[in-house]
Amino acid sequence: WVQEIGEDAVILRHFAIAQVDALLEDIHNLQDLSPFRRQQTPGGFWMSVGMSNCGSFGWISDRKGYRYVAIDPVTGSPWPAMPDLFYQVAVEAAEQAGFKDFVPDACLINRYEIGTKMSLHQDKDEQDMSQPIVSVSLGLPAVFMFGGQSRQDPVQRFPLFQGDVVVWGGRSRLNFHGVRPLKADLNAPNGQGDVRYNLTFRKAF
Ligand code: MD5
Ligand code: FE
Repeated sequence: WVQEIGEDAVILRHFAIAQVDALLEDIHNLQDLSPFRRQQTPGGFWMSVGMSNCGSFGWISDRKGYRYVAIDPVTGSPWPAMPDLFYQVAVEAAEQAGFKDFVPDACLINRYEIGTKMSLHQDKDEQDMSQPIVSVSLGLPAVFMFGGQSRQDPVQRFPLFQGDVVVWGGRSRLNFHGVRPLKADLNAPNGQGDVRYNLTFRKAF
């Protein structure tokens, strides 16, 4: 079902539930080509989340800044191609949320281990802010923090479960957001492993 969480932001609960195993299999194949790595912020902090990318461009961060690049700096080769299933899920979710012509050229893959988090930030490294970002949650559940256009605005919290897809567009595109430190799921000790993956599909250029 569809849960509106803000202006032009919707959670499509269970949208990718039937594709979970195939998506996880694709992630495992991709990480052999471009491994997960922790990245440094321009300010010199190390992000706790492991990151990789697929598609024509990948998002990277280092002391020089945040940017999209075609070559993985770890391997010296292009990022792996975006798997067909990734692309299909992203485009169909965007369409369901009212974005008909979403053509993602970048997919950032975030790997959250227990205790890791993503601090409040905006996604503003993409060229065309009329294009949405589509996020697919896999593995352990997480608590998503959804703020406003200003860092000082109040933050709402939403749980995101495996198979949930979120589409951020229009008026929510530049909202502050983050992820609370990941907790082990005591109810599913062997079910979903000890990791959360999040795929974020973007049109970088
Ligand atoms: C995550 N990742 O769960 C989140 C999901 C990132 C990131 O934030 O930058 O890798 S994407 C959430 C998102 C994207 C664009 C706009 C908004 C949220 N928003 O307006 O809240 O790993
Ligand atoms: Fe973000």
